[in-house]
Amino acid sequence: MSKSYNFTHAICRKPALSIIDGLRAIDTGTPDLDVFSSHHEDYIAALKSTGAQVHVLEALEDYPDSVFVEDAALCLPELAIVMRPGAPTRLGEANEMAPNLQKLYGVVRKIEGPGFIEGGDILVTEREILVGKSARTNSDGVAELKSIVADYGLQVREVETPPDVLHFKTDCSLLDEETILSTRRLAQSGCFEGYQVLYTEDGEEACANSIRFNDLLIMPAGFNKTADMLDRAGYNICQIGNSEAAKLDGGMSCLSLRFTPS
Ligand code: CIR
Repeated sequence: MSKSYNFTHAICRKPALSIIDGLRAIDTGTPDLDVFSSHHEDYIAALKSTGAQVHVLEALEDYPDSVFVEDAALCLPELAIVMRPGAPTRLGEANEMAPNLQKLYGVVRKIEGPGFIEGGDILVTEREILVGKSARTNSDGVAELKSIVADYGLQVREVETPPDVLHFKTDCSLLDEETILSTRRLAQSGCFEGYQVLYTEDGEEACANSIRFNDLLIMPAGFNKTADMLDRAGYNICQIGNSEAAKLDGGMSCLSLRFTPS
């Protein structure tokens, strides 16, 4: 069993009616809640199909982006850590997530600030925790995370998210113990030295945000060249519609917290 992609639990949150006001870098249209909800149900069914228990939280109307639960917490085998989102409209989502983690985890710690850090900037591999500084995650946030996880003997490595990329994991995912799926623009920084890297095909950078969840590799639908390459490499591909989340710069990792509680 690999702690970095074998999980017994996930947390998701239903999309709110207010999702139409969700943050986006470029306006490519308003997300359709019915379509979003249908994709979200498919996503939850895929997680459950691996045998995991999925906790589906009620929508939070006050937080348009709260369906993207990944940014509010970091779930490790040893403990859960409540994040401090750098987007002002998302700061309160972290406090809303805390009681749900407390029900499932023995240890829950919290980023108190002044720094900021969002879960989307954190890639947990078998050997380390990679954190990409971004417009949402700064050095103070990374330093606070580093000091919390040091109590558990865990290593954090600070790296950079490319300019104009929302989160570090917008451009990469873990495929297995040794292998990362990445865009070329992210990997060229050298941040994955020592790992095997498979690249998204040209023009399909948007599928770098996928998730390995137990035996599945869950990818956004519509990126067939990369899906074929990963299928040939032996991964068990499951494609989920992501047209509406993509309008808000969201992808497969953002929609869940994945963990095996201690
Ligand atoms: C945001 O800008 O915060 C949301 N519209 C999208 C968050 C996506 N989360 C993620 O990549 N972990």
